[in-house]
Amino acid sequence: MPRVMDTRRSAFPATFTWGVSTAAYQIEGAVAEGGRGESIWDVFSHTPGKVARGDHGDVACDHYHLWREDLELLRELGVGAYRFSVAWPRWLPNGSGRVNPAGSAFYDRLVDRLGEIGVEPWLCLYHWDLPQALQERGGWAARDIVDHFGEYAASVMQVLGDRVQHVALFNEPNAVGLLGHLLGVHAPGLTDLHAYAAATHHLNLATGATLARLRSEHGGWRLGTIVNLQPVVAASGSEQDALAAELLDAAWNGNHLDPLVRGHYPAATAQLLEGAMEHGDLERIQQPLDWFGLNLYSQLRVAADPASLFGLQLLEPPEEAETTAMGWEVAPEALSRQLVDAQARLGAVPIVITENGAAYRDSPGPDLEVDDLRRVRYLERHVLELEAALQAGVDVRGYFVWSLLDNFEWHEGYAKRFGLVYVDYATQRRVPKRSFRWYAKLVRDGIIPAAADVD
Ligand code: IFM
Repeated sequence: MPRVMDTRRSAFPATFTWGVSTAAYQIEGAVAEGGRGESIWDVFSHTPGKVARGDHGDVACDHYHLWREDLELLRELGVGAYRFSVAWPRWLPNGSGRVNPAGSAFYDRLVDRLGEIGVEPWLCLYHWDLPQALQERGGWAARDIVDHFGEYAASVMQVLGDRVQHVALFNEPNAVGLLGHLLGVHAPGLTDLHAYAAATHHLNLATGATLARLRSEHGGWRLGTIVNLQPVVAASGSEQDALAAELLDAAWNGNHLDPLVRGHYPAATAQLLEGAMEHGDLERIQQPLDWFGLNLYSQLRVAADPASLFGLQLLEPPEEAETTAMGWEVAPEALSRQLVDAQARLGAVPIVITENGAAYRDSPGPDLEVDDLRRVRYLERHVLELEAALQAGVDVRGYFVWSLLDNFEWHEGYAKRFGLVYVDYATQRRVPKRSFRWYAKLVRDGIIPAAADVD
């Protein structure tokens, strides 16, 4: 998409939401405090060999204790919105039953304080930390998880729903399904095709059923869900590579989008997923969305590989490509391409970029100063693409950077830093990076600052 080079005029309406995102297990720590139950990530991260360097979320950013200080950072940043997730095992330690009073009180105070500092809470109900007690009963692969999730969601919203309007049901169910149940690199660490198909379908069913349930309880909540979408690029124009790209697009992008908005699974995965389906499920899944959350970091490259299990192989970025510390290709144009594509799939549903950001090997200077110019450039180029998509007519209502703080990056542990704020894990000292100042300026002016204009 052609870039808007005149950055002095803003395409962003005054109502545009600028925010930052975090997730409970990645920042809270305090895993055994305040009555919190065990989650699948506690178990997974303490299983030898599962997370780089044996890292785990026991302390993380100690946000459970330092939350007031962290909310002050939001105030300094000037964002209008903060997306955080509720830890299901903090709310309901065994996954169902009685609400843990200390758990609900924690989020109650958090939401109250956000109100006091004028930052709108965007609450995500599930960012991967399933109560271990439910995993032991089959987790997402067992159909009764749909009802458990609905109960949990309703219970959270009964307490917080008088102050929280924007609710995301799930963050990246595609990662939960594929990384957690098929590739085994995320909790619960399964490599089981049947569990993958069942979990994928039950995540969708839980989305539809809970959208309907919450909507019937309160018409004023703005209900959405979040999927990580990435354009898929075939290695060549060959028919085999095109088929591999179609399968990957279905598994990553289509599986959680198509049933929600179109009422069916993508052709390439339908047969597998329909094995987990019961009569009437697709009707239950297809519910209206008030907004759709799109997380985007990069794009995927794929080639056919008849020798591999699924007949495809994910390719490394080309040698000349710029990459982040995750090894992900920096491809800002993927954002505008994906926005146009998502809007076509979604119809009139407004889109919010609920995550975008990059990990770099930030090295603090004296006094921990972090000059993360590469992150600033990454963000600048993506926001320019966002602006171009807006000007091309895509209905994007907001943009959230991942992440406010450096945090626990799942199986990669703490070495991958995505934050606008540097966290010194030894002391828990927070130090805003150059990207923090750059983003604060963007939020304040509504105009994309040149990277060089901020130091
Ligand atoms: O850290 C994760 C986040 O939890 C979900 N989306 C992608 C981020 C970066 O990998």
